[in-house]
Amino acid sequence: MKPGLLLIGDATQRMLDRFDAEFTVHKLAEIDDLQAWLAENGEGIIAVATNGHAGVKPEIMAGLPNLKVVSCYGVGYDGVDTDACVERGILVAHTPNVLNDDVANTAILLMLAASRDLVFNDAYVRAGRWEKEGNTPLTRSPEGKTYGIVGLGRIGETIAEKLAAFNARVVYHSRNKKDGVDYEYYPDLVKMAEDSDYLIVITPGGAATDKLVNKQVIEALGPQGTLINVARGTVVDEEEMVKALSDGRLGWAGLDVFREEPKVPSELYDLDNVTLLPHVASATHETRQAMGDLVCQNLSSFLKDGTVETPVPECAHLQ
Ligand code: NAP
Ligand code: 8YV
Repeated sequence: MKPGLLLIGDATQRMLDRFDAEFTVHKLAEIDDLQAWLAENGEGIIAVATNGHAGVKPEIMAGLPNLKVVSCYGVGYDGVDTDACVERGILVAHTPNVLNDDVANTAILLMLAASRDLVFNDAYVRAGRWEKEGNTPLTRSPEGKTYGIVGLGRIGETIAEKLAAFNARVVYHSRNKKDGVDYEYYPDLVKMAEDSDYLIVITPGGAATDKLVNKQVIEALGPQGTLINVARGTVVDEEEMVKALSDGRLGWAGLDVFREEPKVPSELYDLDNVTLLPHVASATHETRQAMGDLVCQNLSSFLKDGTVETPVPECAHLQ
């Protein structure tokens, strides 16, 4: 008999076909009475496929006594309680690296959209205003500016490499200075924001980074500064950011992520100085397929020899 897999959230048909080949798949979305279902089927589930936002809620974890592996669709796994997993010896896997380019491209896309007022100019043409009102105001060149990257990890470094095309001065902030890179390191985020034209946020979410980009950082970036967030909405003090964008203390923002997705602060809808995306940084056919394949590969590998290819760092010692 095939072992049981609980699927939390969506999966593509390609993923479902691979899951079906090795597991008996149960979809959370099709379960009406969770507690009754867990009581009846929980013992047979050894694997969960989920995403970093949905994670595995405590009541589900509690109802799966034989859970051994959680495979996350996404590099961020802030929705998964890794401490609880480690305590129970449950391996957690995620999908690093395969999405670096598309997420970095999205940061560049938002940076360019902000600097050239893309959304405003597009709306201006569509509304027939060009013919009636003439040319729009000049915008800002992205060339030769200072870009402060908050979190120079796998994606942050990919962003830095792509910024070379804009003759950028790249600087970065993280908890640790990184070996093997020449970019200037700022241990003080406020100081880096002061020195930056663009602040690009690409750290993990979770408690450790909650409101890392606070009022002081936002004001240091200032009226001529641009905030790009492709990390998690929680990393920025959203309320302060909205106020600062509204009253001119912060110049521009390009945002792929929000604190309470899919809710977006409605004040942002009326602002010309923001570009808004619905958390799509990795959402290309190519990258999502690679992420899905890695989710499946991690599960197959676990069935074969109890290891996964890409464990989250907190769980690496479990294999
Ligand atoms: P990574 O390689 O682990 O890099 C994370 C970076 O953040 C590291 O440089 C780390 O350096 C820094 N960092 C961690 N905690 C910090 C803190 N408290 N203060 C300052 N810096 C901190 O991760 P990645 O693969 O680049 O992915 C980064 C994140 O991007 C993911 O976790 C996810 O939340 C987000 N993401 C979003 C999307 C999207 O669709 N918008 C897609 C993919 C990823 P130190 O450890 O030295 O501090
Ligand atoms: C998604 C992301 O996970 O990888 C991450 O951390 O935020 C995205 O790639 C995507 O939203 C699928 O859940």
